[in-house]
Amino acid sequence: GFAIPQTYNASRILFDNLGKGRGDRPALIGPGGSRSYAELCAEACRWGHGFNSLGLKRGDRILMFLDDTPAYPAAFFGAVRAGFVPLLINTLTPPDLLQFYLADSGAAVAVTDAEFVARFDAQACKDTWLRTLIVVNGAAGDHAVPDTIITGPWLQGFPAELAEAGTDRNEMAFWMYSSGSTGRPKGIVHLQHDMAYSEAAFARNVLKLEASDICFSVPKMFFAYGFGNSITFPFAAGAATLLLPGQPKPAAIFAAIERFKPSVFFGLPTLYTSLTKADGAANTDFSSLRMALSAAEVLSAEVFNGWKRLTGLEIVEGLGSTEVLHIYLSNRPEKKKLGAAGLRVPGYEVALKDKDGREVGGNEEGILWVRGDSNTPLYWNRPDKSAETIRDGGWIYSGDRFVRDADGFHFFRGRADDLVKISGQWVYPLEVELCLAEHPAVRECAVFAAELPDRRMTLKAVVVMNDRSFDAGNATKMLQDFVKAKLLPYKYPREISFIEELPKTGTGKIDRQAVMRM
Ligand code: 3SK
Repeated sequence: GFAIPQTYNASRILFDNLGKGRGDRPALIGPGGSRSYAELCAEACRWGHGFNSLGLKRGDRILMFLDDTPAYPAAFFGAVRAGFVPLLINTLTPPDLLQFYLADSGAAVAVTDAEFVARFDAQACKDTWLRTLIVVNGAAGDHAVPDTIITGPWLQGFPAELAEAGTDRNEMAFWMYSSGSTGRPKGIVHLQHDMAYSEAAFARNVLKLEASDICFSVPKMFFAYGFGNSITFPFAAGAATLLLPGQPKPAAIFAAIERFKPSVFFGLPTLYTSLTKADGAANTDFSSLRMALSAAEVLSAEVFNGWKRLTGLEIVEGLGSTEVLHIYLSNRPEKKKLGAAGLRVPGYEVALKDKDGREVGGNEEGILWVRGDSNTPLYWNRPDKSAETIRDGGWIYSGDRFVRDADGFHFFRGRADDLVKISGQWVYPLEVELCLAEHPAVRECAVFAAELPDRRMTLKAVVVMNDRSFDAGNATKMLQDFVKAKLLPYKYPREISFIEELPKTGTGKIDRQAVMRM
């Protein structure tokens, strides 16, 4: 439950399964390999010893740039058990952003898949403390890190048992990074007790997993949403997790569902839309699924109905954040309203407040604040941003506007700032605009978010090119590729239109209202 002991290490989520006689039960299954609980615990212990052998001190950061294979939970729990602090990094991260993560965290050790080794180039490693790159799932290629370790024999040389570091429940356990409007993402720090707290809150009240369940989260482990779905919740219940490495294409997802027969499926609206429309959907056997969940974007009736027609399942929608670690508002399988983010999840206080911090009345719109014991205590190195977001004794200011109906269901009404979720991930349109404006072919541009007919948000750009003779198709691709290379790839504008001049206000500023009507 919510009572987490003072001396506590988050690796117990995995290791407690041994004491419960589940050593031989499957923890991980999937195309990347399977592990029983006993095998995964042994591997995690070897990782812990391996990290210790590199001379790291308690609390030192270890950057993990990993796809969803068994090596990820093994390295993660090994690091945490030994008292180190893993950073879970999006594998689409380009080298300049990787450089920021390395410099900001001070990580001296990174773990990556062989396929991502080239990302650790001279640009990524410049002015950082990175000394050792540990490579899993293959041999290393070229990179700029002084020392390389290829796992395999190296890991096998360490003992398969490791006592947990005597960490306090409030000691740092791991970080994830969030987007930033000015190219400076924030390191979101989570503590040893946060995983167990989010499990007691969300998983026990909404998922109600049994040891016989098999969870399948298409959103990957480096997202807070995928991390809870694939690691925290199934392991806390002694259930199994299906890990699917590589690009989550519909054909691969359908094949994994038929072969490994998951019972609980986690997606987001963009994914449900593409799965519902994909070739092969109608011929796939979804009968193993008992539950399908969605978060990260507003779920429309169209997506809900499309998935229900295909699989017979009604998607259960929730809303969470990386700062809270997982979901704090959720519908329930037995109690849901279409279009609502859901009811408060037990363990979290949720308040709707006006701009002056006063709670609004029933059916009035307010900005959502949330407090619970899995809330991050700080953004690393960012006292300014920490003070802006974490206020009044641990409440997190979400920046989302909501109304709550008489039954306690919450309905999203938009953002209080410019931040927008595209395909489930946060983007500041301004950040994309500043990036596009740097392209030598661009004279001026405006980037804004627009709502699609199915209520999802998309990113549009209106661009004036320097040279008037260009091919629109080629220019669109060139500019999209430019943004993908400079920022995280999902931040590219999905639609670009070209005009002769941007409309201006009387004071010569871009008239954004007019641009958005174009
Ligand atoms: O975006 C969400 O709704 C979400 C859910 C769970 C964990 C993290 C996030 C960002």
